[in-house]
Amino acid sequence: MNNTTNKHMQKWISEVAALAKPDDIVWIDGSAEQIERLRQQAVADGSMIRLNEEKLPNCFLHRTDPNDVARVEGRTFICCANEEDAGPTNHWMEPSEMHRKLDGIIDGAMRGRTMYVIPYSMSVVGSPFAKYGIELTDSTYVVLNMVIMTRAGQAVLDAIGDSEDFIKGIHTQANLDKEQKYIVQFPEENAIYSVNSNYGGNVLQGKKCFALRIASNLGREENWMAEHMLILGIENPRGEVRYVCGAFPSACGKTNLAMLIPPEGYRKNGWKAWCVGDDIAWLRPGKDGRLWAVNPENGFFGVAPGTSMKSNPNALECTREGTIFTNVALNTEDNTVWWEGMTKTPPEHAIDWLGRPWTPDSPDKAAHPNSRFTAPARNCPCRSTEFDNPNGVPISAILFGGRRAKTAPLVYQSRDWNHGVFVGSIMASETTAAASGAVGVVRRDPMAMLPFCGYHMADYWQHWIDMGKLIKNPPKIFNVNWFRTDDEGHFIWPGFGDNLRVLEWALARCFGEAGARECELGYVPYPGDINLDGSGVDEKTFEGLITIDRDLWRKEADDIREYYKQFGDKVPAELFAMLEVLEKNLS
Ligand code: OXD
Ligand code: MN
Repeated sequence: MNNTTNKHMQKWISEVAALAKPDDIVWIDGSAEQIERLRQQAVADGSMIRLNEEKLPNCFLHRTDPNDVARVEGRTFICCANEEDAGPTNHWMEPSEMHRKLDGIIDGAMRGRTMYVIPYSMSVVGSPFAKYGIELTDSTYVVLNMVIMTRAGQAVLDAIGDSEDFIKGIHTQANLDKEQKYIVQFPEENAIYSVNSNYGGNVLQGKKCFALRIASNLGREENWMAEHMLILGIENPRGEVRYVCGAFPSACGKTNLAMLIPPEGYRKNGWKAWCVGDDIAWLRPGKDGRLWAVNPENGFFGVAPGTSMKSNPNALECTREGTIFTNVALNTEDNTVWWEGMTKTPPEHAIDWLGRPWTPDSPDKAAHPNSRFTAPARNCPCRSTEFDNPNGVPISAILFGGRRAKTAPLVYQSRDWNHGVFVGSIMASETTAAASGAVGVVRRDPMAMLPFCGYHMADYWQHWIDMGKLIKNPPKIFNVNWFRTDDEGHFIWPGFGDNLRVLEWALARCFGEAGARECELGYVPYPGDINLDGSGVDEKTFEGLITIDRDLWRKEADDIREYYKQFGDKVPAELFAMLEVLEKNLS
């Protein structure tokens, strides 16, 4: 093991190798030559298809097992010593029992295969935010994705040095037995295991496993926060860039907001939007009393279907080079890719995500609804100049949001930090026809962290409240809802780039530059406070977007009280106090 002199690392890797019994061990140094060799190997063994070298240079298509196409929340575990610490929203198993189970699966699972050692850094190597991990994997697909999504290679080993302070991760695709699939976080051991899966969200351990589940635990111990949030810089015509973070459940347009294009009128006046991150934010109080954020990732693992030159041209631009597509369709006309919603006219001939010939007359979708692109952040046309700033960016506003047809107004501002924590804790989205099951059912997803919080959800809310005490000049917290509908079920607000109108107001509020009126929920803009020029929304319609239906909100308050019950007496008293204020305001 010439790549490191780290005795802890060497011992651990030897132990894993003795159990998994790979034929070979290869260290990932992050060099272009090594990456190219692995790509060639993946093409030769059939796990990747090289795409059109002119139109999509260094891009590849991969198809997963049809039973292995998404994150599996039902098989995701937080294994801490006490079940109580994992809380009611996580699956738990006693750590030694889980270790026994995992060891049984890993025993000999890498026979005939190579074990890759991926040293990776979440955030820029050497940054005050940076945390390091090693993922041991028998999948070239994982290696080639991890080198896009993180900073990986020898520099990380050099930064770890002889320290034991790194996250130990093991992944084996084993035989993809879905009954034996486990995604396991051991927060007290700083360890992650993913077995019997080869799907991104389960096995690219830097992402949800480390940067959210393990990191939320680290943040709690070390006074920082790991959040499921985008980071966006908004540049105004004066050239000032102000930053917002935003947490949204899936299917609420997070990547679109992260890569927002200002409406034409705004562009003409000099407004610009800069993407710092589309999925995860690590936040720390700065010496200046503000909250600072980095995106710990280095790429985008985006949902492909629906991404088009109309909905998100920046995301599409990101995929033009060095991208791995997973479970999209192969456009056989020119050896490129296609998915539903990419173009109005589908290709005449394609190969679907299951590898079958496909035409527009085929009854099934060409791409899997959760098909993905893994794209390097360097390709992003609106990538912030601060993307690699090791100290991060100062956050002025935090947005929480969800998909609510009638209840939540377009935007409201919380009264203070603790009230903002309450607003985050009650976040919810209504199910859409896109997901299976009933439509319009409210699913609570506090801070969009339901599947990602690595400990008891109510302790996590307490951590938010405690953090508020450490930030002298905290961001203002807002709730947004782009999805209010009229009586015919049509969206009232245009959304997409026009969401900048709401961000302009929110950011102006943070700097004392805009008005608002107090309402039952907090503060909402007067119609004149938001620039509606060119939005197609008149002031009367806008009034409708920010009205609060007291009957609906009384039901909502009852529902919140019921929701809190499952968390028992751990729910911070501050949140109950906020619920009482809400109930009083509605009475
Ligand atoms: C994601 C998710 O893939 O939140 O980012 O599910
Ligand atoms: Mn996400």
